[in-house]
Order: sequence, then structure tokens, then C-alpha cells
Amino acid sequence: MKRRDFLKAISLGAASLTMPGCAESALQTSAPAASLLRSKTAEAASKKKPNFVFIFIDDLGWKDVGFTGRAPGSGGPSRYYETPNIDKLADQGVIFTNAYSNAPNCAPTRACLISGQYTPRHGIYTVGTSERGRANLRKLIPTPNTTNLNSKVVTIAEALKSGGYTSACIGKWHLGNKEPYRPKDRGFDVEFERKHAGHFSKEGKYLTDRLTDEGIQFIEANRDGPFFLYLSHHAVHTPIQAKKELIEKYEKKMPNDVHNNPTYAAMIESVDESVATVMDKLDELRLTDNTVVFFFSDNGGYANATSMAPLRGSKGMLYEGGIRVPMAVRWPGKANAGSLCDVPVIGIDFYPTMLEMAGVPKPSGHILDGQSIVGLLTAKKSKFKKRAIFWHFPAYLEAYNEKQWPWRTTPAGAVRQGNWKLIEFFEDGKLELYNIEDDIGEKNDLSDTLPDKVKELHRILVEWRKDVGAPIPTQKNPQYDPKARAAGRKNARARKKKRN
Ligand SMILES: [Ca+2]
Repeated sequence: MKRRDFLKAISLGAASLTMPGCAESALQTSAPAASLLRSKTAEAASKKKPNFVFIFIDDLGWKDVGFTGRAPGSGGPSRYYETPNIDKLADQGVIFTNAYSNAPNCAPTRACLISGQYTPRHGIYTVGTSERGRANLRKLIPTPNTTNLNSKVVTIAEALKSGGYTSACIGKWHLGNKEPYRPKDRGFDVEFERKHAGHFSKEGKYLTDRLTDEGIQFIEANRDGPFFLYLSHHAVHTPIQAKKELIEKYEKKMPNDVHNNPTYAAMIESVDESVATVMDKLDELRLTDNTVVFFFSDNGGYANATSMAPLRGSKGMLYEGGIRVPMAVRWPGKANAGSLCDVPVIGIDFYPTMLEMAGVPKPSGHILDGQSIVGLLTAKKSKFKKRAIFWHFPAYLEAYNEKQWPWRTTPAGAVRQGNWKLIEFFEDGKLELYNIEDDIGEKNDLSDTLPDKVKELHRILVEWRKDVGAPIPTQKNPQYDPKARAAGRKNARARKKKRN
């Protein structure tokens, strides 16, 4: 790390730059975090069921916030985006440097989070149809997709309700908008969703601010708790739209080769302001000590607006840029504030985590595929069992720029165990192997040099697919035309040359 980046990272807080491991590796905490940790009210609050505020950002890339710049190999925080309030929140909790969404796009990640189950259990593999892109470029017939979360699934809101919680879904749901699939049909007492396209209402109100207002109202109304606020922002998803005054601020700022879109930077700053507003409200109502705050994104960033560098790829891919996301958890008096955790965790872990924190039993007959991360938060790391984590994406996602052409992904699956990651592409059975710790950018495919490791990981992946009943597309698509693929590539190259 360059000295300039090192100093900048240090100035952001007291968290470790290179410390591996979890809560037990915490360094000296920053003053506000330490005061939270020692707070007497926190001790009193620990006897009550905690409130949950889950701040969920749509398409927020791994390097779109400052705090992920503390992860080893990240190259430091963005020099363009500004997220002081999100970084402050992260410093008061545990930063997870290897946190993953369950899928590289919106709906499946949300279905996994709300159900606590991997995608094959509920069948929500992608957004809309799995047959995206041009038919004559698809070699296989992909697995059909489901768009509504099955009513038999016990949602996290339903499980918490049995423990006396009041819940709100504010913002994006994406798991069915008709009865019986709406949030209020699925255990949420309060729901609020925008009634307009884009990020501005007819009256000019910015959506991030509107959702924040609704979240604040819910907190105020339920201050006696326990409550679960699922604050699911539409930012920073397309359309890239932001408040004029913030765009102007970033237009005056020096861009760099990876982050340079003033409107996108302004969208991120509005999210940062939202986080500040919610944290201030918790302080004002004296709820901070008894409220667990989660910060998470549903998939990697949109390649035409941001960059996850040094990670490879972007939203829609099983490379790290598509699935590794910013994550922090603040749990005053319990979580080891100011620490980094490098143990891989994934979206399905939130459900069992919240149940453990709340002392609410697991719903009977409902399979939970994740593992509670309470042990990782509280320095009882031995409580956390080593395991592999998996992705199953038997669908096509079309490219949205020429660099990706023709696909962001073809049907694929992946497994991560320890530092190793294997990706399997179902069209041709291709296997790619990466050592994520040594090669965060997935530049060196080690599948030829380490065939035994490939075999070991592939066996784990195959066994997992059997366990969860994951279908693999094998049927050839009769519309597939290899010539169309070659011609399309040639045309794309020609267009690029003409532009240059
Ligand atoms: Ca998304």
C-alpha cells in the first residue's frame, strides 16, 4: 500500500489495515466505539431483546464505501466517493472483509436473505426470466426461474414475529408484489414502496430521503421495541439519478481512472446521509445501545457506473466483483467494535444470526442453510464452524457493454472453501480455480496446475447440489447458432474500432 493511501486509511478510523481473523484480532477501538462498548446503558439493554435495523443497499459495489478499503489487498478506500457516516458506523462494529451476497443480482439475493435458504430451495435464481440475451447465443436451455417467494417459506419477519417483534419493509422487496407474496403477507407489519419509476417523485422528492423518512417514522412509532426495520434502498441501482447540488459537488472533484461518475458518487453520498439520519435518530431516542445495525449490499456494482477494482467483474458475475459486497455489523456492548473479520460469510447467515441475537427459536420444519455469525462478532470464534459456501446460478445474463459481450454470465455455479474458490460453467463444464487470498483479482486460474484441489472442490460442490436439489441445465438449445456468436463478436469489435 502506498504511504498516501495508508495514511488516508488510518485517518478513516482505528480499525486494523492488515489484521486477519475475527473479533479476537481487534485493535484499539476508536473513542466513540469504545464508549459504546463500555456504556452502562448497554449492559442494561442487553437484558432486552435487541432491535434490528438492516440497511440494504441495491447494487452497492465493494469499493463504493470507504471502510472496505481497509481490507488487505483492497488498495485502500476510493479517492472519489465519500462515505464518512457509513465508515463511522462500520468502525463502531465489525467489518466483514469477505462478505458475499447469495447471487450476483437482486431477487435471488433477497430471497435467500429473507428465507435463510440457498437459491435451489426456493427457485428464485435470477431476476425475471433465466433466458436473457439473444436466443441464438445461448447453448443451453437454462433452468426456469421463479419470481415470487413461495408462501410455504417462513420469512425472517415471520420468525421474529413469533418472538414479539414488529417489522417493517421499507423500499425494495422484489419477491412478489401481489397477494399473497407482498411484505405484509409475509410477516411485515408495515410496508412502504415507491409509487413511481426512478429516484424522484413527481413532487421532486428524492427516493433515498423518502425511504429514510419512512424508516424514521417506523422507529419512532416502535421505540418501545423490539422491532425489525428492513430499510431496503433502491439506491444505487439504475437509473443513475441524484440531487443536483451533490452532483455539482462531485463535478468539481478530481475523478480517477476507476471512480469518476459524479451522479453515481452523489447517489452514494445520499445513502451516506441516510445512514447518518438513522443513526442520529437511534441516538436521540436512546436506542443505539439496544439496536443491532447491519449494513449490506445485494450484489456487486454496475460496471457502467463504478468499479470494484481490484476485484474482477461486476454485477451479474460469479467473480468477486459480482458477489463480494460491503458488510458491517454494529452491536454495542457485544460485537468487538473496531475489528475486521476475514472469515467468509454470506447473505443466508443473517437469518440465524438475528434469531440467536433475539433468542427466538428456529421455525420448526424450516431449513436454514446459513450459520449464525454471533461467534464471529463476539470473539467466540470457535463457535463458528468452518464450512464451504456456494452459489448456483443456472441462468443467462446478457452483457451491457462490449467488454462483457456477449454474456455477464452463462449458467454457472461456484464454491468457496477457505481461501479457495472454484467456478463451474455449465455450458462446457469449464472449471476455474482461484486462491482468493493470494489473488484477490482472480487473475490466475490454477485449475491446470492444481488438479487435486479442483477435484476436491468440485466434489464438495457436487455433493452440495445433491443435498439442496440444485438442477443443472443440460438440454441443448436448438436455436443456438455458433456462427451468430462469432459474427456478433466481430461486429462488436468493428463498432469499437469505429468509435475509437
Ligand atoms: Ca441489486
